[in-house]
Amino acid sequence: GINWKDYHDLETIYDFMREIRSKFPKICRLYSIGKTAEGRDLKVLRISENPREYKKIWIDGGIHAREWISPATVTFIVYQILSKWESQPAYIKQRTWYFMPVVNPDGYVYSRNVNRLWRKNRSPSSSSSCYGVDLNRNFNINWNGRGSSTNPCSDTYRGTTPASELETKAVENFLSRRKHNLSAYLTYHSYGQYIVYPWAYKAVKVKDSAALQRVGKTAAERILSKTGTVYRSDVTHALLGIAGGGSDDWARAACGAKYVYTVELRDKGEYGFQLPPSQIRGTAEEGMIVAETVAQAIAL
Ligand code: 0X9
Ligand code: ZN
Repeated sequence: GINWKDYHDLETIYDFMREIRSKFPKICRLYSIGKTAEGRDLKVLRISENPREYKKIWIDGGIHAREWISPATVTFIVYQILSKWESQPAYIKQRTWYFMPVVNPDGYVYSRNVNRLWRKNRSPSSSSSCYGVDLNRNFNINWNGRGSSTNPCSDTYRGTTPASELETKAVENFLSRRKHNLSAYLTYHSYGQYIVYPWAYKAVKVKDSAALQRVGKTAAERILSKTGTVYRSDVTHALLGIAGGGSDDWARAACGAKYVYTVELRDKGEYGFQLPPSQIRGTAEEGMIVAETVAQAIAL
């Protein structure tokens, strides 16, 4: 079964989602929102006591295959929220949560079994012998803009069209049909210890950037006092440079989510993507603090 002492294969993560669903059938729903090029399911878990009324928070991970700490963090958040559901504060219980721990299952499996540092998905290209599209350059927001590549062999290949990829399409379809009351979109990546908010695709601030800066900074301060790890929060283009086609900008532009953050988890480069299992728990706690801080910032 699952734990946060080790990284797990895709089946263990999917089994965990099924177990949660059967342990908490009244408040959980498990969706398959599509399939990948290699035929794997794209799974989303919803937790809500009142999906019609409560404000929605979407949390995803595993957009990039090699960032194993990301799916581990998302499953940890699910576990933390549900293991003491009855005693959770209103800002957690009175929300509709969507969790997609592995947006890129084909890439995740490939990174585990073949090439540890694989980033993209595994869709074949018709114009090249190289595989894979960077899903975080494939969303339908300033697609083909700066910071993405037209070369199918590049790690930041943007794909042939906006949302050309099954994973991108599935997320865009699912979320754009649920954008009513969508208050937050959180996406976990690694590494660098950043909490960044739109825009990434242009050097402009979003209109709520004061609120985004305040909540991002609060999350970073809480992390520092609880675990001692330093996270920086700022607007994405300033901290990470300009890039088009990102899921965060798309969630903001197409779904109107206010609290949109990309969280770059540990570390600062010592181990990079190959973060040792001994750091999973501490890092996942940091991810949990961000989710709690955002849930609390949303007015009930
Ligand atoms: O470049 C990315 O996609 C993310 N960094 S990573 O090292 N995990 O690949 C940062 C994403 C920030 N947001 C956008 N660029 N839209
Ligand atoms: Zn990433």
